[in-house]
Amino acid sequence: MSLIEVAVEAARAAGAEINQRLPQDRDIRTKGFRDLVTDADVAAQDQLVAVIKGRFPHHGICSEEGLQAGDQGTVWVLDPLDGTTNYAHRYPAFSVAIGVVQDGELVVGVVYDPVRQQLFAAERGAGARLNGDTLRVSQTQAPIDALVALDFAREPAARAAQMAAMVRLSTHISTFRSCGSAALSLCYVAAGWLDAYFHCALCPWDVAGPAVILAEAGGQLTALDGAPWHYQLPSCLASNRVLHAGLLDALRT
Ligand code: 2AM
Ligand code: CA
Repeated sequence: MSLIEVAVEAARAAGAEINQRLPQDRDIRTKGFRDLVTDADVAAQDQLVAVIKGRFPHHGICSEEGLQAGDQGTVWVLDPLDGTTNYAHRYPAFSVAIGVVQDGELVVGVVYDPVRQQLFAAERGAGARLNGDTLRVSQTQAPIDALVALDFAREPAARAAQMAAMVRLSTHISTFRSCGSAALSLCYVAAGWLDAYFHCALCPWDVAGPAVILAEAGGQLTALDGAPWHYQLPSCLASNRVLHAGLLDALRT
């Protein structure tokens, strides 16, 4: 099986686990300031690891619930449940996010929304798909027409800086959305349902997989200050590419 086939199998297994637990009593713990973890995060991670290790026992795995790997060879970068706060509230917007890094380069991305059964998948150089259909970013030309999403940093100083950026942007764009899963939002930019997305405090597993999907759908990613993007950077601005320079200008005004 190829990397992307295994990633899809793993994402579906984790998604089924999450769906099955959603209506049940849940175990919700706080692992940091404003940062939750549930039984579903851990169970979904177990599903991902079982599928990946079953097929590729020698690959590294870096995953949000405590799994670390070096940068050498092939490394799977996993968010078993992106949008844990939503999941804990039963707000139906969360996803499983999988990125595969080979010798430092992102080569495969899969994001699965188990509620809507939407599977976003991309292989570097081979395009991006949603349930098999080709994905393309929006054609929105002007910032004033842009539907821009964001999620909110947890740490007070980062949140205040982000709110200031939001205020600067507010006069230049159409309006804002916030769904609570960075991975899903980035896929929505890839699908053309959103024109842009930004965040200032993400983790590698939130963006590694979605970044491949966005790039293959024609989108652009930079840091929030316009610097070159890397999946280990905390900030990101994702767009349909056409809007990117205008949004960066608006963020600076
Ligand atoms: P999580 O649900 O897996 O923790 C919400 O802001 C979105 O950003 C979620 O996708 C959340 O992922 C992610 N996120 C990661 N780090 C964050 C942080 N420090 N503050 C806020 N959100 C964070
Ligand atoms: Ca998570």
